[in-house]
Amino acid sequence: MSNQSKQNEALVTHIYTADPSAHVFEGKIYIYPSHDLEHDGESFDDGSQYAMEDYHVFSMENESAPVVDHGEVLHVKDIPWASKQMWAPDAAYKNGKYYLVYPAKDHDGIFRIGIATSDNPAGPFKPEENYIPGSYSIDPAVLIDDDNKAYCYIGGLWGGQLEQWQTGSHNPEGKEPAPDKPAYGPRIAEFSDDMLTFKEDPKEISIVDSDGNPILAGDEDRRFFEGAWVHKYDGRYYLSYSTGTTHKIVYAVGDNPYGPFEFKGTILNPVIGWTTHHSIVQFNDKWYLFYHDASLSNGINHQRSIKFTEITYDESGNIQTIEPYEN
Ligand code: FUB
Repeated sequence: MSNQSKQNEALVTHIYTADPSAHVFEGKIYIYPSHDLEHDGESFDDGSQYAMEDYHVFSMENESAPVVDHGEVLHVKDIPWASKQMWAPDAAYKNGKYYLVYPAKDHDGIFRIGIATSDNPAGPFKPEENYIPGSYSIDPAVLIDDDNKAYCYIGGLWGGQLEQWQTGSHNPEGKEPAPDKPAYGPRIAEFSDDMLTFKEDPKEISIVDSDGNPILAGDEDRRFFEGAWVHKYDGRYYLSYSTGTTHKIVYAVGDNPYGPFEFKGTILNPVIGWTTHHSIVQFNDKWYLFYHDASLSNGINHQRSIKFTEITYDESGNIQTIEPYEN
């Protein structure tokens, strides 16, 4: 099968998969998605329709090779601290080990971030007994920087509970800011050297416009909603994320992992389904966007499928916008 024919097609068709975090480990592309279970329930603003209780890992020898399902690598029933909602995970390699970094609700219904480890990128992963102290919200994404420091980006509005963490402690009544106030940013925390805790309290990241003014909460085409991902290109840090209600993947660029990040533009226009969630990875000399949509299920929001497509940069480092259904 040619490279071109695999792009923009559902990569996995025997189960529903979403939120793909792709990495190159041991010379292959490994994909760490979440797993949407099928059901007939309705959708809610808090995402409780997502029936997600385990993770599978997938790999491809290269971008045109068949996708291998390595099976279930972690199940919520094996995690002492977690009760449900195994949402979007990520994975990282450090200290000679593979780390699966994932969100789940604890026994009080609060999203936390957990760690599970393996000697093999394909798992299975052994969960730590407790979640990372001081962690909260969803959609962890790990950046291992060139100096080998590891950072965790987290955060998501609405069902992702980021509004509940604006005061330094948990406030279940937390709300989104007024439309004319700065939007809430994702959070960043540096991992400890053993990758099992954070070295610091998560800090808020600022996303600004080209004049240096914060992106406002009412600017729904540009404000952060969920699904942060950070990659480096030409020495700069690219923070990409979902705008949620306007269903775009957009990006902003900065000069260090903590930002600030200046908003640049749209990477992916809306796909079929409410959510949009992605990762960006370099494989050989090309760059790829992994994402999901709900086309395989004919638009059922909680039955999504992972896909990928190539991204290109212009000579100034700007990413060209992708129209998801134009080949
Ligand atoms: O898959 C569950 C949630 O939906 C993810 O955590 C969000 O990013 C959105 O894709």
